[in-house]
Amino acid sequence: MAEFVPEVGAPAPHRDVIRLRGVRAHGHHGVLEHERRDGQEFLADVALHLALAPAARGDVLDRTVNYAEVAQILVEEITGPPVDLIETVAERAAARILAEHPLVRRLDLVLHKPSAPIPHPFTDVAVEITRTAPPVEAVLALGSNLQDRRALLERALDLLDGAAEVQRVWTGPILETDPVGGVEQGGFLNTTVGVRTTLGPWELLGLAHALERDAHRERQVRWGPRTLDVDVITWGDLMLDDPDLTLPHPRAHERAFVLAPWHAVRPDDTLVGHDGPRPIADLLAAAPDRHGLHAARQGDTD
Ligand code: PH2
Ligand code: MG
Ligand code: MG
Repeated sequence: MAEFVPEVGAPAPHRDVIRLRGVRAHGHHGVLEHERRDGQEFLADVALHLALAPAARGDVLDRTVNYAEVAQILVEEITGPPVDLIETVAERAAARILAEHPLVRRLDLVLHKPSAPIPHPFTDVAVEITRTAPPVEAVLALGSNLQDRRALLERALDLLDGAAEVQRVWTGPILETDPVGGVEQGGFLNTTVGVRTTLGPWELLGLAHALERDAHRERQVRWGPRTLDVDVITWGDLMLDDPDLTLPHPRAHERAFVLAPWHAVRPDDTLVGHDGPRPIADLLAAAPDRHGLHAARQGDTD
């Protein structure tokens, strides 16, 4: 997975494009009475900008955008309640595509009205708009229980700040935590951070893995000791059940070592879930490991 972001701090990964052209439907938009009454043909072209490598690597539709669903939105907006302007139709369609397909980071949309009432010979009239999705708020959890734990966490945070397309917006306190999960091992230092990012979820995971590689993380025992673990906890409100990435993180809701640093700086936040958002305050109050947390002393290492 790390291939998506080869180096920490490397330039933003190239964004790829899905082009869908000439989606055609009969609509009743226009200023003139006969346009409203009889309708006419409208055509839409759209360019969807998103990272396509994750889908290609696994040959997995859920890692990209189903262009049939985008065509459906375009047809619904063309055939929907009549408005005066093709500008309005284009704007509505663009807003829906971005809202319903969060993996799309930018889109270019052209809406044609080739039979518009223009009293001269012409081949086409169209509006073309470009709209960009706002950065997504994501949460990352960091942990270390080998070597100089504090230095490893602080280096990871520095590298995160240097990474393209990621801006750290809040940082939880570093806590000393008892190991969770049954493996006999030393205590952890943990923290949780909030970022705003234009990276997609697999790109953010690639960045997390790049940070772990920088710390020479060796994957030996599951849940065993590690120099650095960086987990993607949430990426916006996206819920994802993918072989490489489950969102929200499948155990975050029951782990005080993730929730406590988060709650310390964002006490009113919620965690998305299949039964709706849950306050992290409630989750923390019920987390089995909530009594195994201690403020980490400055200068604590291993
Ligand atoms: N990470 C684990 C397993 N157990 N325990 C604590 N206290 N902190 C961790 O970060 C941690 C853990 C697997 O990622
Ligand atoms: Mg982990
Ligand atoms: Mg991990």
